[in-house]
Amino acid sequence: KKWKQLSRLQRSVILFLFAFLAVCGVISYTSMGEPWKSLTNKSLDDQRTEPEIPGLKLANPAVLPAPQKADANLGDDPELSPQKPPKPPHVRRGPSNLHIKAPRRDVRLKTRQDTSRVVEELVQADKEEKTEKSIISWRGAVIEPDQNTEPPSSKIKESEKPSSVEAEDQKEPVPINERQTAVIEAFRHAWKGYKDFAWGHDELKPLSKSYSEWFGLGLTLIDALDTMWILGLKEEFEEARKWVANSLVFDKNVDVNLFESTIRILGGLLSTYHLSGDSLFLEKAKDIGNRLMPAFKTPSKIPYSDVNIGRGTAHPPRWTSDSTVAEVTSIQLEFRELSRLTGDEKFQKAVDEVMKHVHTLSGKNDGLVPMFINTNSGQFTHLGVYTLGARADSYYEYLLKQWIQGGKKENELLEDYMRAIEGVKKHLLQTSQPKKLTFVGELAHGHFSAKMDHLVCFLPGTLALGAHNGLTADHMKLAEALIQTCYQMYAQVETGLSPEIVHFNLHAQKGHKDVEIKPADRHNLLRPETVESLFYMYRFTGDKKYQDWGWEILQNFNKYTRVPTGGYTSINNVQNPSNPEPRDKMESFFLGETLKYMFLLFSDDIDLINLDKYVFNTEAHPLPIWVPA
Ligand code: DMJ
Repeated sequence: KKWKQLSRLQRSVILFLFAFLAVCGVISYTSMGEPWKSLTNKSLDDQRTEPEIPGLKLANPAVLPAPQKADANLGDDPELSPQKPPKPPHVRRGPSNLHIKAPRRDVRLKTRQDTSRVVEELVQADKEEKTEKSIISWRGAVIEPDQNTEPPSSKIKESEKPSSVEAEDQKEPVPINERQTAVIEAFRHAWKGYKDFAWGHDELKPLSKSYSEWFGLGLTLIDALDTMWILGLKEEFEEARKWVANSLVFDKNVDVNLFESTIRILGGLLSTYHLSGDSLFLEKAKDIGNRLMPAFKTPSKIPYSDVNIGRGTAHPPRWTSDSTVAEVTSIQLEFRELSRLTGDEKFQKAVDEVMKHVHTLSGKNDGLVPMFINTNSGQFTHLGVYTLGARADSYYEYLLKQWIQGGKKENELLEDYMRAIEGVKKHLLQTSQPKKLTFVGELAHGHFSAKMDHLVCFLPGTLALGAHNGLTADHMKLAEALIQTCYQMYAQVETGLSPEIVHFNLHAQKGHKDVEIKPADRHNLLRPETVESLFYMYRFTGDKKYQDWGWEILQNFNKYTRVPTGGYTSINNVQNPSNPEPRDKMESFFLGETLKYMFLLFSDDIDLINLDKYVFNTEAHPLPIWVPA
């Protein structure tokens, strides 16, 4: 009745309004439906899909992602820029008992009803991931799950998170045996001397109860950081960490040797960062790394030997414009790793350039290099003298170790290494009398000298490491012969400690041993090379004789070099057991290398610095091996 009473105009308006509302209803239904569909079937699924990085295995890889190639043409794509590398999938690192688990991201959302369950799972997974990211384990390794995945600043924040250990990821710790306990005791004794009389200084002078300064950077303390970590000396480590945090300052008007500060300070900080996951050490590593860079500003790009880390200037030694070949070719592991961690390619670029240049140089003798290189011309100087000892030694070591670090892809390094070992066999190997010991002598302008530095005893370990990494078994045979010789350099001497240099007898003479020692060479500086090689030989063969030889050496260090009030000292005369003539100096490498290798030699736990995951720099600081191809 009322409808009929309305005018035509009023009826039209009402009908129009109904029609309008009906259309709006349809539209709003449709626009609600699509987002649901996309949320359930696409968006969340996508969020859970792992980004794919070609060549990176998810399943428990032993190693870390390789850095961007310094010279790679990355264009302008920010995703590919070395400063901001792409985020790889979560990978496991460190000893298998301490692996970090990958976050659970495989859940698929099927229906709307699943939504809340899945959201809960995601929140839970995120929580777990955060916990996992901050795992720090004592005396193993870990750990910075996101290394090389974020720009430096956010990476630092990540590793500053508080740490915790996930119980289910731990396997039973391998108990420490008696010999390892003896190493810990020796370390504590050495540390006591350093702490009481030389705290924060470079080296302990244990007899005069004072210290000596080389760079004024707490060299012994930094060199010893990762040893304390590996030996499980938590209190000592924490105390030393405080010193690094509060007192280690690189902004100093001081000249440092590029090589020594790289292998001891940069190497020590980088490895401690890897073992502890503590970003303090990475920050300090970046600081010293940047301050060392002026050394590369030379006409030839072959670095100067010395850098003033406060002023940012560099120079060669006063008497020459030459640098030592071993020094300029044994800083690569450290600077390459610094590039990988920071995303800043300049470090790697500088040291790679040196290696590429040396690769092409003439003046080699079947892969053997002279001892000096000129920073102006870039050419070798003092041609014709070849040794595996001082000034050339770690060139050979770092050829192999860089190849391993980079995932065995850099063929030039391997070529140079293989050629050099052939050169050693051809020109430098000889056999002594009467025991027929195989030794590595020297060649000077075509004349062979039966002289061998203790430093050469790094070689058996390096050869064994190469053989372990797939190089010819022949290298292992040579390693076995040479480590026997290095042991005899201790065993044939009155104190049971090796001199700095020996001369081998090439001809049998009545009453003569294989090893002759000149008065100027009979000192012992507590050097590590033989113990280092014993460690590799034991790891790869399991032959207990290597442990026994190391044990003898430790006992002789205790007998002739231990200072009752704390510390160990170098000695002047290994041939006089009644007076070995203490020199009043404990070198930083005694704590950084010698005692560390002793501890590892006596261990049966191959995960205590697993050699498929870490490569030691020439100062015994373990750095991670990058992801293989
Ligand atoms: C250490 O600084 C390093 O091992 C270097 O390669 C050689 N010299 C000492 C130890 O002898």
